Amino acid sequence: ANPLANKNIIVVGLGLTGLSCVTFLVAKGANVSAVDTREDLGVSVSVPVFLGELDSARLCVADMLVVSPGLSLKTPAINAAIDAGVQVIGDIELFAMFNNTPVLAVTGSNGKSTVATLAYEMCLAAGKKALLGGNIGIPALELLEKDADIIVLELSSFQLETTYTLRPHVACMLNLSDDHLDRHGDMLSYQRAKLRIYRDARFSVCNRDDAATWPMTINPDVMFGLSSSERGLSWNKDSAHILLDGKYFLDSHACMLVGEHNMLNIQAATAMTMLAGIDHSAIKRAATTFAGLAHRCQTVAVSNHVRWINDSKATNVGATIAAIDGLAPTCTGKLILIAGGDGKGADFSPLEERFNTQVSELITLGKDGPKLAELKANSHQVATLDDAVQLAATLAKGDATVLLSPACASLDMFKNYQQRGDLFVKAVNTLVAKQGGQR
Ligand code: UMA
Ligand code: ADP
Repeated sequence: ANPLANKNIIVVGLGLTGLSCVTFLVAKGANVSAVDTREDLGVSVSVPVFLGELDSARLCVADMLVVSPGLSLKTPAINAAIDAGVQVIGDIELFAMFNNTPVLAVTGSNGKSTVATLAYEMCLAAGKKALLGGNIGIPALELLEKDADIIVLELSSFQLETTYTLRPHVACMLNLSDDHLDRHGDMLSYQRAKLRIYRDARFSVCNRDDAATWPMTINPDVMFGLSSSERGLSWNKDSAHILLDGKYFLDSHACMLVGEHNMLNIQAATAMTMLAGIDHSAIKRAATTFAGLAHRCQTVAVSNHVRWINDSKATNVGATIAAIDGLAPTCTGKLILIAGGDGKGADFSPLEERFNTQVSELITLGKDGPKLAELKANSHQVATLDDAVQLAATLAKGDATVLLSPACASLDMFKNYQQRGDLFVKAVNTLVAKQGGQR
């Protein structure tokens, strides 16, 4: 039975997600229209579209709303529709209604894309037909019609908020730190949204050292963490080995990913794929050959004894802390940090101690640059990323590492974190070329 046929369904928001929902719902024979709060979308859509302020009268008479992750359920018109008894779901719930392939689902404040991609690579290494999508950028609905043994989904708190029946084969929440508080209001509701990943999961994986990731109503099947344990995955700092049930599993020196946060990411992807029946040799092969994703602590140039690192994807405080803690021990000279952007209402104070013990120079920019600058004496405020790179080059006398790790979203100055990272790389390459291309 097709529960969508002839239903009056409104797609709310027409970004990547909304467009994928329109295509899918039309194919399922629903009576589809769409709304978006923006005045101009710049794309044409095959169904009736209503732009501008959301009209609650329109939303309240629909059979169902499919709301995009970029829009809050607290938006008055959406809230009114919920109160009026309209079914409100997101694209992941639509996916769940029609999916029959086992899903490995991962969420968390940081590391989602890395873990999702690594788990996907582990499945591929075992010869499985695997697909990867969700918050990582490929709408889940685009994966539905494809032939697959396994689907890996990266899920955000916004997506989980509107998901009810995903029933993942394996669910994993990696960690919880301050993010998106402008949308969720407080940490508890942000955490609750993320914990929804465990609903009806066949197996669950969580972080032994972060109780906020523990499922509320079920016992986790595998835990991972940096703490020592005879059960699950753990980390021996002295030998730099990843352990499984207290025994040697993998030597981190054989892996291309670096930093303790990435040892957690490898553990999480290992736990998820093990529970999906992927054999250990394939897991280890993928863990050693995976080089990481662009814009995540990526070395872009080494010139004049200065190492330039692009961590533009660090869009919250927790990610920047992981980058500083991971890199500082490897720095022989100064650590120069470029940070700032839209802080999304986060509390920056956990950065203060790092700024004053591990960061030699702080260069800030963007909307919340001034707030960050207050945390360290003699920090430098600049107007553009180009200025930041120029200034960093001047400050970096002798050995230095220059790290772009903003602790903020990019949207106040850039289209997205990729554009911010790309412009940083371009500015660095221009500078390095001027210096004579010594790499
Ligand atoms: N918007 C409006 N009015 C609308 C609808 C959207 O102003 O009516 C704005 C939103 O505020 C947002 C932008 O448009 O700034 C895009 O929102 P969207 O919901 O239309 O987003 P999509 O293009 O569908 O992309 C979404 C995810 N975006 C968000 O959750 C904001 C993408 O994650 C995801 O890759 C994509 O679906 C496919 O699943 C991006 C993201 O930033 C990378 N995610 C957040 C994060 O990772 O921290 C959660
Ligand atoms: P997400 O998809 O959750 O945003 P990514 O894998 O893209 O996560 O990594 C984003 C940033 O978060 C990285 O640049 C890194 O600095 C930081 N990070 C990655 N993994 C972890 C982790 N397990 N714990 C804390 N920070 C992490």
